[in-house]
Amino acid sequence: MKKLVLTYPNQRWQKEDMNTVWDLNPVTLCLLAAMVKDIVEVHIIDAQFYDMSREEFKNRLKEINPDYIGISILSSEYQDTLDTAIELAKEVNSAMITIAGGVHITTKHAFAFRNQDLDYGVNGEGEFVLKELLLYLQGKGEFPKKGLIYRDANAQVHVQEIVWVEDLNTLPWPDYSYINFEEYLQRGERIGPNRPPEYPSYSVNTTRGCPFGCSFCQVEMISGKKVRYKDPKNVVEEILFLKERYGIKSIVFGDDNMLMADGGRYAASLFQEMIDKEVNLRWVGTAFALFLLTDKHLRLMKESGCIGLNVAIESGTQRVLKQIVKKPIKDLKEVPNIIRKVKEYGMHCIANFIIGFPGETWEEIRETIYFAEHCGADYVKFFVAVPLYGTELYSIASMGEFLSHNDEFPKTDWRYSQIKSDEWSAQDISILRLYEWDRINFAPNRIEKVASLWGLSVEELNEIRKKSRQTLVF
Ligand code: B12
Repeated sequence: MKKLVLTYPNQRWQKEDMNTVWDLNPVTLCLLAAMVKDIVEVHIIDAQFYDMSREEFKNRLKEINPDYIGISILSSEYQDTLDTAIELAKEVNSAMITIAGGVHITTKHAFAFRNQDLDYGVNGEGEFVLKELLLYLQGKGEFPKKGLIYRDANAQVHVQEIVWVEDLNTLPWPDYSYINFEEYLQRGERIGPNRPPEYPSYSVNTTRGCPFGCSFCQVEMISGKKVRYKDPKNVVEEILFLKERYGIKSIVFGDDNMLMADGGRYAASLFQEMIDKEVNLRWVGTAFALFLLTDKHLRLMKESGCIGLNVAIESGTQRVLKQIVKKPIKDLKEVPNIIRKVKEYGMHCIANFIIGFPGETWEEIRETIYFAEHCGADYVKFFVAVPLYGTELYSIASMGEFLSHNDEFPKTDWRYSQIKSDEWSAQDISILRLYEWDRINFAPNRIEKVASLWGLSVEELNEIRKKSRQTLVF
């Protein structure tokens, strides 16, 4: 059998930064492994999780000596990491076929393919395309017709139509036997207020796609407008399997926003299924749309084990929400009432805000900060507006001369603004973000509650605040 290595290369090869280098959930690699294990011998090298050096990575590749390497790149910031992985693979064996996938490849394929040693890329969701491609490469199938990025004999790059998996229930469960899964379950993706309630813990995604099209978000571009979702029975069976086989004690729902699936009915039936099947695990949700939460959801959430939610509000001014963000929060005045309800059900509520949009005034930014402080959330997160490639925000920022630099592609770092206006500079926004985050969340009457949300002592939290100040450099 031919051999395939699936890998997350180590982003620290490019930069060591506590704020942007996260442990990546192994679900993607284990899912792809499950799809192709019948047609190739699969190996997984998670260089990111094990913080492997280039040498260690190369040695591991030498030991396995694969025919194909499949490289996953989640974030577009990490092109250099992709380039390094390809270089090391070709050093081991120049005939090794390189295949890359992930958000970066889907959104910026032209950029990724400047690397002449990248042989194939996947445009969109890779489960079926990878299988077709591997069959084709082994002379056992047709050349894929959709979802592939490839070079022709004249080295011309071709990009086929994007693919999305129509029915998520046709996918197998990820096969975790290729990794030391127990080790992953002991570490969350990173520390912070969204940390799992208890370890071992696992992050579960139940839906793909989003119809709302907020101007800053790439999800529509990578997963489409149509929301697809796994059958609640399938999700709960998988959770119960993880509980029995690996002893997980809590779950993080990492969905973009599961409330939008089937007009909110999907989430309700998932929570009901969790109650009926007595899952009995505590859970947190990292992205729930506040404007879709009903009393029924809140009751079922609580009953099914939810201890806290992260909600995205984005702006504290109706004009910015409507005209710039394009998020369907119709009446901001309702937001504090909904947050109060979440807390009345005994769950904590963390709220996300974005500042520094093109066309936003300094007063409007101030209003958002005031709103965040007084909306009743237990903790508020501020991000600077990041013009992700291909989004409406990117077009507005680049066409309107709002970009503060001439780099070809903006970075995805949420701490450093890259946008400017007549009233404020990119630096103003980055500084304001950091100090307002610090002022609001760590005020004397809040700090202890916030420390308990992070699962840290006040002293440990103060260290993180200090590091955050020290790492903000221009
Ligand atoms: C969960 C999540 C996270 C989690 C974990 C992600 C993970 N998989 O490990 C965490 C919290 C770590 C995270 C962090 C970040 N994230 Co995030 N995240 C997501 C989210 C909500 C889901 C991703 C996911 O797991 N999808 C399910 C899996 C199965 O899909 P997938 O990994 O994309 O893989 C499929 C295809 O891409 C492809 N594929 C992927 N790899 C490969 C490899 C091969 C060989 C092949 C053939 C195919 C293939 O096939 C897979 C199966 O269909 C997405 C939004 C979304 N809907 O995608 C945002 C998203 C990917 N994140 C985003 C961002 C900005 C970030 C951060 C940069 C945030 C920050 N500023 O710090 C960091 C970057 C982390 C890093 N250092 O790389 C942006 C991406 C923007 C960009 N262009 O980079 C997104 C799109 C959200 C958005 N609103 O726009 N994220």
